[in-house]
Amino acid sequence: MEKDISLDRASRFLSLVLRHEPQKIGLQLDAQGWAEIDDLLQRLGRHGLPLDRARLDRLVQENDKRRFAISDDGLRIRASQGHSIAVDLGLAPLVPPPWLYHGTVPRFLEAIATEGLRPGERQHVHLSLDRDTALQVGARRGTPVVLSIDAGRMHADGHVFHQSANGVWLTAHVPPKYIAG
Ligand code: HQG
Repeated sequence: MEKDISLDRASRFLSLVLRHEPQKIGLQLDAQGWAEIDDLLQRLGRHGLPLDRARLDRLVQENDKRRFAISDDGLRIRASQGHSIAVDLGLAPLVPPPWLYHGTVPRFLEAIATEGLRPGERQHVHLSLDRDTALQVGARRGTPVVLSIDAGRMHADGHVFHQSANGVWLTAHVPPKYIAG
């Protein structure tokens, strides 16, 4: 299918307003991170990013990482993960697989060895199910390094894990002792 550049741009802007800065277009998110789709589309139009419902539905369906979810009643949309603003996604605690992976870059390794993995601006540390995905996450910032996380031992020790609607594993903090090279 032909790549729709304007949908790409809309997707990036949606990530911004649904994860970080809803106020940029005067949008209100509820406590679970949902925005009213009608309101969102009107505000996007006023912001010079006209998008109709059919194209929004396409954007959600075709998004490479399934970043957005539409509510069962079809009236609301939210980002599935990656928020910096405080939202409660209502995800149930889950038992993680024995190993999860985190993609990063060499310049962060020293701090990570000392402090562990911290969520930074986001609400959670993001972990990937496989090394390839972690490589891609790390490669956003430079030559990637993949760290293996002993999620099985973390869970046994009482650390809580969630999985976002698009398959990303989330936890509050990964102490250094659970991180292998
Ligand atoms: C690093 C994308 C110093 C961490 C991806 C990372 C993901 C530390 C950066 C999602 C540190 C934070 C999230 C410490 C961690 N000291 N640096 N103690 N602990 N770091 O973007 O995991 O395309 O907030 O290694 O696919 O890179 O947006 O997290 O390099 O799922 O949908 O601090 O973003 O998804 O960066 O990426 P980020 P991330 P989307």
